[in-house]
Amino acid sequence: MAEQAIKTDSVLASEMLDLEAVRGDFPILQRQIHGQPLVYLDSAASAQKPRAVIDAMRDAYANHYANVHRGLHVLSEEATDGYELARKKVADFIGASAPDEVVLTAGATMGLNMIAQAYGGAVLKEGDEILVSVAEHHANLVPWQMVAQKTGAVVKAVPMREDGALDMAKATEMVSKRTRIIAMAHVSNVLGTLYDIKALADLAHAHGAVLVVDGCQGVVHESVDVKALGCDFYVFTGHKLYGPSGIGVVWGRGALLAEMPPFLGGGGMIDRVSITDSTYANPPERFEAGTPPIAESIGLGAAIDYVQSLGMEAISAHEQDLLAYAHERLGAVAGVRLIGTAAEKSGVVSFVMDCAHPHDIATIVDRAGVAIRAGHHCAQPLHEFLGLNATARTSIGIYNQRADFDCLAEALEKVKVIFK
Ligand code: C6P
Repeated sequence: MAEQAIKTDSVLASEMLDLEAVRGDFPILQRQIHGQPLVYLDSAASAQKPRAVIDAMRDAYANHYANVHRGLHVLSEEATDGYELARKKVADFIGASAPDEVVLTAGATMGLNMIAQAYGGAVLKEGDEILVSVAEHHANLVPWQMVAQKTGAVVKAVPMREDGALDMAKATEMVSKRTRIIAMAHVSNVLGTLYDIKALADLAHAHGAVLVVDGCQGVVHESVDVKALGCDFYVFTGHKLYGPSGIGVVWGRGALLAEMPPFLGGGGMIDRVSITDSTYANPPERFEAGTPPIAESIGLGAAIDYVQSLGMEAISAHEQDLLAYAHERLGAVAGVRLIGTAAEKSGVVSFVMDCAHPHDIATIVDRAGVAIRAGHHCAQPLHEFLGLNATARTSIGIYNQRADFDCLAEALEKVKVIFK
């Protein structure tokens, strides 16, 4: 009965998304590629931008631009207001307790490096352990390796199960009293697996560790409430959320940010400076050295307004419908093997074909106007674990429709003809 109610809700939510209007909001969807209408199935790499974001950034540069937090003139005040409003929009969007818990960075990679160096560098001791999953994007792996090499800590990777779900039994087995940090994705950028963040947070906290979530592929598909998820840090990037590149977010619990030393030194992050030493500003300024991404933050704020105007529930319902259709449609193409079929998934469908290398697949479907990604997707350890050197990956954005996967499936038939 409860399941029935949820299903009805999601169907209603899906119906609430006016797909034609949404598609009309994205100018790039008017483009033809090789004489065919663009079918963009690469939003996990970077999403396309709605007019609202493009206009907000143009307006910021045309009418309100100056440096922030520095000038006493009108333009600087307006730019500062725009920048701080973006911080507040992010805080509201992810359920942060206060805007001060939101650090605006140059992107998720910068944010994860910041947490690894500033938090990890301060707490990790020789023999401590950092638990990741084998499916992590390099951005949530290499920074931990770097801080491990500096501190003598050890990085350990939890395997995935056959279907691509995280092996929670193994994670529970591998966590120990030496585990200081668990760092995992919200959603895998290759498998699409949705990690059980609440369970991971409970596991971390039961061992006195913190949970860092790489939310790049999560926040775009799922409604995020950092307090309900129970994590300690949540990181994402603007350009996958229909915003600009060059902007990202680190949310951290207030108490953790307050104790964390700065990552980069420079203007804007200090309290007092003398020739020999300095004291630092409170968070978030402590972590925002130098001129920040000003127009980009305003663009991110506009992107958040945009997705909120559609509603994250409606977006999720629409994308879950497409995900099921993509599995069905691509899974029915003879010779295609889906990679990642966990019960809990979001937004990503990867696959391989018997007859062709993923790079060849991507090149051939591009001739039909279909943009997909091929390679290791910055997740080499996962591909090694799967015994593959590459996969072809489709990823879903709010503007995608069932017909996009029909086009792809037809193009895959051509791949078979060429490589038979
Ligand atoms: N993944 C993809 O095609 P940046 O580059 O800093 O904005 O985001 C890095 C990043 C971190 N974590 C995850 C889970 C990601 O998917 C990405 C970016 C792109 O899968 C580009 S490699």
